[in-house]
Amino acid sequence: MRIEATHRVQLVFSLLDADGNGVLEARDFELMAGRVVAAAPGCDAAAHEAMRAAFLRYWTTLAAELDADGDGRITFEEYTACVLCPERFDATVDAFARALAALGDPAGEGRVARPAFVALMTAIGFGRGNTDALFDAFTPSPDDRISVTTWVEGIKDYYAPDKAGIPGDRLVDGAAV
Ligand SMILES: [Ca+2]
Ligand SMILES: [Ca+2]
Repeated sequence: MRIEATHRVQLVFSLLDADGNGVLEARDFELMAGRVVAAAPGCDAAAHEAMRAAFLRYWTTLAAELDADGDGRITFEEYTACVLCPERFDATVDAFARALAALGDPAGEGRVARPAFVALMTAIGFGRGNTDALFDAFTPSPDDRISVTTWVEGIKDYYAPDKAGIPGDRLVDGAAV
């Protein structure tokens, strides 16, 4: 695994641990889903439900695939396997990415404006400066929007063990850009 991928995984683990107790449990994903849905008040109930379902699926996939010691909690060591065995997580990450990006596109235009992007990413817990840097790395249009597809692909790349120098590295403090 590339060191950049290790840093990306460390960061997302720390954010997914929404209650900060050092391990991932179902409760973390409920907390995170609530925060993210609240950051997209302009979206309809179906989009909110899709996001909650994607977070739940994220958790159930982790619990089913990675809970090596069967204690109902995912440690960081257990979590890192999600990027080492991407074939077991592709469908879950894809559903998660699509649900998240859809929340940034309440009008269903296929594009995401910077304020909506920032609201969602900071709700997850990414830094504001990192979030803006990521948006810029996605090469927004003159009216400061990115395509939903760009964001979805960016999320999937974020979890790829062999990728480096990708837009998602902007989320990691101290990363080379
Ligand atoms: Ca936790
Ligand atoms: Ca465990």
